[in-house]
Amino acid sequence: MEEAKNKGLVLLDFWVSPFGQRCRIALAEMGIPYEYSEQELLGAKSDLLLRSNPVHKKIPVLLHDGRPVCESLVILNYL
Ligand SMILES: N[C@@H](CCC(=O)N[C@@H](CS)C(=O)NCC(=O)O)C(=O)O
Repeated sequence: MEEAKNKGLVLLDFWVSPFGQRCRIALAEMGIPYEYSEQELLGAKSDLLLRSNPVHKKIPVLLHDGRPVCESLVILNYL
């Protein structure tokens, strides 16, 4: 149910990140519903983030039906 409402989109993000903000603005401008997932960047990173972006281990990552899209500009193009 929640999945359908959010079109299967989850944004792994950190509130103060300008790269995350770039994605949040695009999602808001396009009116696309998504689930926001705040990530820990100062301490241990979540298994989900490490699995989703194993090379750079950075946010933002957009999960679409569980498949990760990394890099804010790539996410914007994807949207
Ligand atoms: N080129 C990346 C930059 C992403 C980036 O630098 N994210 C930072 C937060 S602003 C991050 O995840 N830092 C965690 C770390 O480096 O461990 C993009 O545009 O998405």
